[in-house]
Amino acid sequence: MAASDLFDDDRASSPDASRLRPLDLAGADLRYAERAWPRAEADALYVALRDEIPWAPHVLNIFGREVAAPRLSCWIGDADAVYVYSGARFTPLAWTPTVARLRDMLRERHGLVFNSVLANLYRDGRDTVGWHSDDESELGAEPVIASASFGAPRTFRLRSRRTREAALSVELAHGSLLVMAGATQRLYQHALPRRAGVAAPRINLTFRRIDARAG
Ligand SMILES: O=C(O)CCC(=O)C(=O)O
Repeated sequence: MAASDLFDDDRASSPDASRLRPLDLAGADLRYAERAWPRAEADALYVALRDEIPWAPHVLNIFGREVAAPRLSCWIGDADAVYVYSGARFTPLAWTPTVARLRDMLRERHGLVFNSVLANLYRDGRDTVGWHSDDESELGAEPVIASASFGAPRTFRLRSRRTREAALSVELAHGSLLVMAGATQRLYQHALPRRAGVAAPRINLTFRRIDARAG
């Protein structure tokens, strides 16, 4: 099935939608491009990522209990970019051609350099990721994370780490790019909640820079 049969996406294209623009969130550095990849390119990228990545369930250790994550995932990167997240140790698989192409595009178009990526496949609106910050020591003091989304639009929420108050919601569109930098991880948590009525899948790639010596 072609991706365009899966996703309703009749947004008009404005040339500006491909530019990263700042989002207003106190103390944070957040930038968003609604259409970092035009519709046809985003459709093709979705299909290639869906078919190329060896998606698998991951078991997370949450407060000492082993729990299957409510999504499929895959850790990809340079051989030394080992990542520890929620008690699970991810040893990277080699770059697939499409993920490597996206990594190179981020460097060429936005000057962002990454050595790894956490790929998540949300099979439908019941798949989620809970509240967390990407603040592991191997990501450094002010991590720069580029989050590319393909497939069903989903709501990305941020809340204050200190007060737990809701801070911002961003609708992550098919072919969009969100860049989190500066103090974003220190000040805020993020989550992707369930969304009723969503039958289509979504792929999200969060590109990261791991310092292998800091883990
Ligand atoms: O799917 C998303 O947009 C968020 C993914 C995420 O929070 C993560 O991989 O840390």
